[in-house]
Amino acid sequence: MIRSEICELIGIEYPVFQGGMAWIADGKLAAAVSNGGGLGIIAAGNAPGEYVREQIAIARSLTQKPIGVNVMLLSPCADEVAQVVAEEKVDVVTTGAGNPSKYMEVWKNAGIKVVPVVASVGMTKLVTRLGASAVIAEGGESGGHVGELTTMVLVPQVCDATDLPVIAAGGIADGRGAAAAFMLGAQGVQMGTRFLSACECSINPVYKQKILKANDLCTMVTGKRLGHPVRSLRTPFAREYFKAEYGGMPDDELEALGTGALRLAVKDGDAEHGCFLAGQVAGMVSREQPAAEIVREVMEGAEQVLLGASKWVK
Ligand code: TUI
Repeated sequence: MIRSEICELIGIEYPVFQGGMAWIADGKLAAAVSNGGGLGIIAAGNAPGEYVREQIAIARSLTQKPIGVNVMLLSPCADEVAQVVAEEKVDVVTTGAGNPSKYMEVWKNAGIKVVPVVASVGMTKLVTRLGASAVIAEGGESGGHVGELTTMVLVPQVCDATDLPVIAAGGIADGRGAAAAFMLGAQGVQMGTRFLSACECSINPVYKQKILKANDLCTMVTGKRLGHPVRSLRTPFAREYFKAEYGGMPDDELEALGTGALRLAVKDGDAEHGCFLAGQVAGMVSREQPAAEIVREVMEGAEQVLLGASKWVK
């Protein structure tokens, strides 16, 4: 069985985090992952504090195990969500899409383990100084908001820049990816796209089917011009956005074009106007299964890869 420092730190069985996917990762999915021995994470996304409080209550009604909340730092509600997670004293807070400095003190004082997503060495050093418990090094293969560097080059550089445990994310969907992440120095993995196929993931069936049918070339990155690149499935909406972006549409109109598109995908399964966030591993996810089975299958797969690795040494 694969265990690492991160398991003891957080009190989980397997070193697997479920990514905090906005509109998608709710209390039900988070509880299913935590019950499966990983760390389930509720995504705050752009939602208000009260939504997050409700989802924490739902998760806690379904599991006794540790749970996390992901705070999306670009959200207009980030301040109130930060307050709610401190009051609720969730076990772990992960942050994404920015610099979490201003909240670190209040979260640490509430006894919360803070695990920021970092996309660079500079941010790694900063959050290490500020008392993070671990970091998530997320490469640009991931879905949603993406950084510049790939997982392959980001993870070892983040490992060299901090003594904290590093969780690798971006481009990991099975035991091979997880084993590779451990070889790069990671102590754990975070997966988002793979959990879109979980039975307990309540996205619109159209969204789920699109993931299950996707191939290797099905994702693209839009939004670079406004400074917030986002990876999603190559749908009519993504193509239209891309065209507008490079066709000179003014910034405010471009911003308006994107607003609400993720909700249309997750809730309505709107294949024309929805933004279906997904990582490059979408092509590797082809069947629906319980979240607990995903956690176990990925870790057992990694174990097999690692046990077989000595065949390379002659
Ligand atoms: O955050 C994510 N994934 C996301 S957030 C999102 S919603 C969204 N809404 C509007 C615009 C853009 C996105 C959908 N998917 N992943 C974690 C992540 N964090 N990836 C990269 C980063 C990151 C980037 C820059 C973390 C820190 C950072 O620091 C910037 C700085 O301030 O120096």
